[in-house]
Amino acid sequence: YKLKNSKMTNIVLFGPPGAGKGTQAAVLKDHYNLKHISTGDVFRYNIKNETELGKLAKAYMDKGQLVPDSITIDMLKAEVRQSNGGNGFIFDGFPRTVAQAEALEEFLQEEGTQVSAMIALEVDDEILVERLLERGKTSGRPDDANELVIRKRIKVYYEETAILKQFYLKQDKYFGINGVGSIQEITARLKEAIDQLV
Ligand code: B4P
Repeated sequence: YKLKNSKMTNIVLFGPPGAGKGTQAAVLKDHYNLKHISTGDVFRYNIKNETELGKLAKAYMDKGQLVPDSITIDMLKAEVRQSNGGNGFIFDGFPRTVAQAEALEEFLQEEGTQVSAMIALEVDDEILVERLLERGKTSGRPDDANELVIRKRIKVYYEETAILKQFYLKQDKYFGINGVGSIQEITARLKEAIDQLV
C-alpha cells in the first residue's frame, strides 16, 4: 500500500452495466501495472463465501439495485488500503453515486493523490441488454438471468450513476470512448486515451 504518491495514475472506468468495464479493466491493469478494484467482484466474492457483507449485498444485487453507499464506500476504502497500488488504480464499478464520488475524492486527497481521469465506455441500451443476456446463459449471475432485472440495472444507472459524467466533466477529467466494437478494438481505443494521460 503506497498511495502517497501524487504521480499515481488512478482511472475510473465508467459506463452502464454491460459496457465492458470488467472486461477491459482486466487487460488494462497488466498493461499499465495498475491495481484493479471491482466493487462488483468484491461483493460477489463475499456472496460466494457467505460473509455478513455478502448476505447484505446479495439482497440488493439480485434485484438490480445498488448496495447502500455507506457499505460500499467502507469496502472500497478497505480494498485500497490493503493493496499495493503499483502505478495506481483502476476503479471498475465505483463510484456509482454522487456520494461515492465525493467520498472517493476526499479519501484519495487524504492519501495525497487523486482521480486522474474518468474514462467512459459509451454503449447503447439494446446492446447492453443483449450482452448481459448472453453472459447470463453461462455466468450463473442472478442479476444477468432475466431481462427485467437487467433493465432495472440500466434504469438505476440513468437515475443515480449517469450524473457522474457532469461531476468529472466539471473537473475536466471526463473522456468518452465508443464502447461498441470488438473487445480488442475497444482496448486499443482505451490505450490511446490513457497514453495521453500517463
Ligand atoms: P458490476 O459487477 O459492476 O457489473 P456490471 O455493471 O454488469 O459490469 P461488468 O463489469 O460486470 O460487465 P462488463 O461490462 O465487463 O455490478 C453488479 C452489481 O453490484 C450492481 O448492479 C450493484 O448491485 C452492485 N454494485 C457494484 N458496485 C457498486 C457500487 N459502487 N455501489 C453500489 N452497488 C454496487 O461485461 C458485460 C458482458 O459484456 C460480458 O459478458 C462481456 O463478455 C461482454 N462484453 C464486454 N465487452 C464486449 C464487446 N466489446 N463486445 C461484445 N461483448 C462484450
